[in-house]
Amino acid sequence: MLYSIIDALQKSAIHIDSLLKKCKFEYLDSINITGDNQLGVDVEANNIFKEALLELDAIKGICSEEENEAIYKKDSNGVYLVAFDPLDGSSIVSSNLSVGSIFGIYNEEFCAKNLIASGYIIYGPRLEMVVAQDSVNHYVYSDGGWRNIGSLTLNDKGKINSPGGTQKNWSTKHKILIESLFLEGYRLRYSGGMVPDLHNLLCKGGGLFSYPSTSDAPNGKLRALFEIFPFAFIFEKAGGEAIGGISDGSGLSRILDLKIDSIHQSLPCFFGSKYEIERVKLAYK
Ligand code: FDP
Repeated sequence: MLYSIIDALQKSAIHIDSLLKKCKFEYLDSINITGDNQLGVDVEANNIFKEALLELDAIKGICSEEENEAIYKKDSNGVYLVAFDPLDGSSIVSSNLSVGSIFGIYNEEFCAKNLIASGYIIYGPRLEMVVAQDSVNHYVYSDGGWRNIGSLTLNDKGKINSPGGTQKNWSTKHKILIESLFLEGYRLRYSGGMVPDLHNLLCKGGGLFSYPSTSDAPNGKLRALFEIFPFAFIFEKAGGEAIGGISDGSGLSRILDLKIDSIHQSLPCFFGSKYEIERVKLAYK
């Protein structure tokens, strides 16, 4: 049953990849619920995933970053729910940087503890897909088929620092953390696309990606259901960690233990190898 969902996502990926190759990347007059201006290709990618998933018997419902509400199928015997960001990184698509789609597959309820698989598609020089279940499998699309090229695992310590958000709006403790990693020899890698930036960490064996609470956005920018939970699941299955938390003073905790109040809620978040996440915990203590 799960196989039919992965298959539908793979077919959608091929379709979206070909759209991106010929698209003009024009903004529409519409904005989505989060307040982002929508590109024509955001809406098209959303429709592709929506149609492909809703026709599957295994599906109970879906939830998209581009839709206001979750959509539940009437009279469905399906148990699986899929939450997805159909096209992440719209602000860099016009400069021809890599962008992606992110998905999480849930059993019965959209809550982090019910995640059973997650993954992403990366539209770059190659079309690739990463799917995490018990392990994290890396697929590449070539010659009309998807080929598994191995699993992704993180070392206990990496070399890359990918700090998101506007620096002038960072807290002092966050500035100190990021600067201390650079002083330790970490190198800056940040494209502004969550999928390529986190894929880079996963392919290079580790490091830190952060999108903190900032003075202008106390709950960060990235969305729990569509972006953060899927990557938290992937990072844990790859041997790393993911922590975050609502900016209510309760501190940072394991992302997959967090509960959200609304499907479009954002959270400050940190993804990395064990060493870097320990550094975050110390810095934020
Ligand atoms: P975008 O606004 O282009 O959609 O999802 C939001 C996101 O991209 C992520 O892909 C990316 O990691 C982040 O925003 C980048 O935000 P900053 O430019 O504020 O660093």
